Amino acid sequence: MKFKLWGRPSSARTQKVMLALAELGIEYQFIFASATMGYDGSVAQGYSPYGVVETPEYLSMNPNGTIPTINDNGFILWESNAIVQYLGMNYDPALFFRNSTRIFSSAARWMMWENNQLIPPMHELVMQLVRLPIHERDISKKETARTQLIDELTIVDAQLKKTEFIAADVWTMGDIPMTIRCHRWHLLDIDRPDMPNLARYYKAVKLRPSFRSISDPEMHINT
Ligand SMILES: N[C@@H](CCC(=O)N[C@@H](CS)C(=O)NCC(=O)O)C(=O)O
Repeated sequence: MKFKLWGRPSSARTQKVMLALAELGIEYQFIFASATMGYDGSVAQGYSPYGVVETPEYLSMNPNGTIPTINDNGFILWESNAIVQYLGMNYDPALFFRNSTRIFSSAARWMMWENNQLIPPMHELVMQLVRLPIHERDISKKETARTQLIDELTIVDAQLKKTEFIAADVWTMGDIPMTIRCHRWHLLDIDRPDMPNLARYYKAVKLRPSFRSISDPEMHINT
């Protein structure tokens, strides 16, 4: 197989690449790799990791020892949003950003925003709700993360009142991270305020055939 993806299915950043590849209909070899999760569960729960990320071979591709990493017929790339942008530019610019610099930039902005604003509180929430052993969970940290996420998602909800999708009135690569965050948000066992535009968006993105590649709740709320 010419296209290889290293990662773990429970990693939202790996899922960005999986969703992008599903949109593009590209077949690939998936190689399990992680320092924090393994076949039985997370290292935080005492299980062994998939590994691979600490090997010299992997570090020579990705010196961070993080996931995801791709090898597309000899072209190696890490950093999930850069991978999604490369896939769009290389394989289907019309689908990923309508061949428009402005739509590309609008979508890239939301991808960076998701990385900076949504990931930290969502990561904390998943740790506090499912991944940490029960005795290590902290109710106040969980509540702080939930409240922060509500503040950030209020910004998303307001944007979705103005545009059908996150970066424009058409689906773009910017919807790849947002779909994953929106799905994870709805799967978590927490109180959620009404966000009508986000609810409308969630319904729409779930209808895309590619959604099946990341829909399994086990990929989001696993231990
Ligand atoms: N900014 C990087 C961050 C990479 C990153 O931190 N990935 C996480 C998974 S989402 C990771 O490698 N976690 C440790 C592991 O699973 O070994 C990206 O977007 O690719």
